[in-house]
Amino acid sequence: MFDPAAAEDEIRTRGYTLLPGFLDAEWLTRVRAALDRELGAYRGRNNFEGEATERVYTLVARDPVFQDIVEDTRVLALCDRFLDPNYLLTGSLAICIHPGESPQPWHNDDAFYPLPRPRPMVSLSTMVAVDDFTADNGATEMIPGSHLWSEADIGGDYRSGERETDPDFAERMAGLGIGIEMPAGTCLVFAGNLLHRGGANRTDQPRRGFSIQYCQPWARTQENYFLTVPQQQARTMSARLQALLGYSIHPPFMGHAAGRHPRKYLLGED
Ligand SMILES: O=C(O)CCC(=O)C(=O)O
Repeated sequence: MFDPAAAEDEIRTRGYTLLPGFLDAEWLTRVRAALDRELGAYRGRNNFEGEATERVYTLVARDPVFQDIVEDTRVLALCDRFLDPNYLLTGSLAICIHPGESPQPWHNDDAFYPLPRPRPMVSLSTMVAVDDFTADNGATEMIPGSHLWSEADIGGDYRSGERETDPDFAERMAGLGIGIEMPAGTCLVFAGNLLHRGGANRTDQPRRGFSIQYCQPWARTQENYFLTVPQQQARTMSARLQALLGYSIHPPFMGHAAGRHPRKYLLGED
């Protein structure tokens, strides 16, 4: 049973919460069918993406099931508690960690906003298990409480994403992370300022998951949905989803299109 107040409390104190059974059997079947279709064509381009990891971006445009998931009322209820009204979808990607992958660099998902820590989160992330996440197959690892850390607490250059340029950094983080083992269908919701990473996959099977991420309405989104979701497709989406994609105004006028509300512009209305 989803308890938004308890989930909010966990995110505020340790930086993350779990929503067991987030995907019901029908959603899980649809997600797996969509990922069976989409996965298999890419490999990561660097250590951050993971050279033995496959990422498929813009899930929201790839299958209607992801449109439904992006609008899930449980996750949006948590966004309502941490982000300002008119928050945006900033990322929707599948992450498939293949056998042999090493741990990802520690990072936080809103690290590229140059605002000094400690600070509130600029984004709220989810990671949904499509396969069971285990300690051996690459379960996401979290450093509980690190969303409250200052710049000095973190130290080093952890923002580069490419590598940990501070040689002591990995050593200092060692032993602080815990692997979040969770059955397929579970949703891990975590603060954008929480340190975490994808784990190593020491099994002979891929670990599939997907991440839907939301950000403050005044922050630049990671994905540029105006380019990757064709307008023809965006017109068929719900008004809520259109707003999450950026067809919305953050008052007084952030996001306008030639002086008009962007949704009216999209739909060709006066
Ligand atoms: O795959 C995972 O478990 C985490 C991936 C992640 O944190 C990221 O790519 O930002």
